[in-house]
Amino acid sequence: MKHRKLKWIGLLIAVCLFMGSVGCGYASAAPDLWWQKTIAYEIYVKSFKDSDGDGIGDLRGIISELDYLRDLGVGVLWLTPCYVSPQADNGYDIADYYRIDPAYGTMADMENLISEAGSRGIRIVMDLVFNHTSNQNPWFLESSAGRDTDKSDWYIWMDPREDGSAPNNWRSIFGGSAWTYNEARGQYYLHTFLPEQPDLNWENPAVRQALTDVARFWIGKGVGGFRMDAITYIKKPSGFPDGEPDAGDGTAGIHKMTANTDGILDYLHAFKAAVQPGTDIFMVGETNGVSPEDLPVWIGENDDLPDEMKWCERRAWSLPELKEIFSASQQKALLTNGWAAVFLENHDQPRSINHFLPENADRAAGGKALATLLLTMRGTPFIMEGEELGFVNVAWDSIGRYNDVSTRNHYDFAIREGYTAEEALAGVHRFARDSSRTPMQWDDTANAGFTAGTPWLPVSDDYAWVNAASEKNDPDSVLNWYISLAGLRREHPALTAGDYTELFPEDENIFAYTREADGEKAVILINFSTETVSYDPACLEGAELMLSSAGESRPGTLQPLEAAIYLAR
Ligand code: TEU
Repeated sequence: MKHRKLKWIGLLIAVCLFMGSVGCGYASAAPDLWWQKTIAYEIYVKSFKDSDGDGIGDLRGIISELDYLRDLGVGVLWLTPCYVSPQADNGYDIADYYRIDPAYGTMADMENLISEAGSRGIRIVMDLVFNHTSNQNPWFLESSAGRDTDKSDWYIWMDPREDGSAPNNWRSIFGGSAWTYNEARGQYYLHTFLPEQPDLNWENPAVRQALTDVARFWIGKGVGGFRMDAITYIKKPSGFPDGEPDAGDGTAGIHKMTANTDGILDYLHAFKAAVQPGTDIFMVGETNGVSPEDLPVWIGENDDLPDEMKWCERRAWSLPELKEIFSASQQKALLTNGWAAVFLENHDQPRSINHFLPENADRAAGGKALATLLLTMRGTPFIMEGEELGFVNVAWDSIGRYNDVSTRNHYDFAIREGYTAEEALAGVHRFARDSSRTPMQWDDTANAGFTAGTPWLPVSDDYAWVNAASEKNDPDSVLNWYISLAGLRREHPALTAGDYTELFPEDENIFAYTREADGEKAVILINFSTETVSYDPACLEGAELMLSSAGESRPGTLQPLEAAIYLAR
């Protein structure tokens, strides 16, 4: 049965925040900490650059491209998890937090990467997956062996209901029950994601201590910070109550039951107090489920995602809605003196050009329009690998070509709920996480220069003309637009620290705002439509054009997808 009620709100928005310096979610008054003045770049390690021909990106590959990243202007590299892992969820299932997976290299390679990046002014940020581990982690192997082991309550174990079924009706984020039965204990364990990703029991102080030790170990290696994966799920509601069913099978999405449970900040404050003092590291949390009402303790936007049916149902959304969400988080960040991570893409989302722009949008013009938004907001921007080249979604013709377990599970769920294969595949084309995970396109040689072997995931077909080498040589490329914006951001503190004021909030096509600091005012105007549009040029009084993606810009008019930045001093 189809659940037409369920809808996809069609907006990807910053559900990420800095767990910065003064209290969780806050930064100091003057945003002048190193991580507030820089730009971050997400490296999907498996897909960035392969140095040894096994088809899998690795740490040495990253080292070989550090000059490219420095020239782009980034100062932080967030690496997706590269610890030892059986790869049930591409590394988000960690079997050993203290070792690098041999597929990616060695600890010596990691140390080398930290130091080579450091010599180029770039810090490495590790992904800490602390909501869960792999089911192959020795902690879980011990915990699941019986009820009387030392680690017996390191995970969340519950007895079956009287009829032997799972303790409650929670559905995991990747589909299926959130509980899996274990024979040895005669109990179920909880997993927010795959059965191969059992949730840790944060109630247990020994678990919290073990995780603190992991963070301290990596600080000792010289990392610049951490990205805290799925961090809003670490605290579960007491009593583990059934949820209101929201699918045909009577299950309730676990997200709504466990995200941002009261008391979670006690854990996070304690964690921060245990690892941060005396360091200059930052922590950025993936904070799904944090709502505006949660301010001032969190900063973010409500991520009202109906997880499963987003593949097939999509509510029409308008630019004013998107603007409202951005503006609200910009204002809140300012009012609460907080600091946000700003992003349009990551490895869990489709490419932003497809997601935010009309279907007929020119790829390069669209990439520049979105880059302008990303790099002129208050906060630290996060660029997803390939975004700086204007990557778009892949649309493979069969679900079999997709690697991501969540994509495949969502496809199956849609079929079970009564959608046709064609409808389900159309959803995959729009939302598959694989689209942001295809190999990086370095040049127009075989496999886009990503690997000398067979890539673990196919390279997108457009690599002959969308690649780093050709964009470097093209002054009008998306890549060079990013480089110009990064330069502008370095030169004009108004663009990093400045106040934010939205202009023309009702306009259906133009996203416009000012950024002001120290007597400098930048006016940013972005045309999200593929039509020429006009606006009241009074907002430009006294300002000069700094950059326009259309080359020239006429005050009062924007070309299709044009982004223009004016500056008044
Ligand atoms: O994602 C957490 C998360 O909540 C996901 O549901 C996300 O919203 C979803 O992937 C969208 O399709 C993190 C990681 O970013 C993700 O890659 C991992 O698969 C997940 O945790 C489990 O560790």
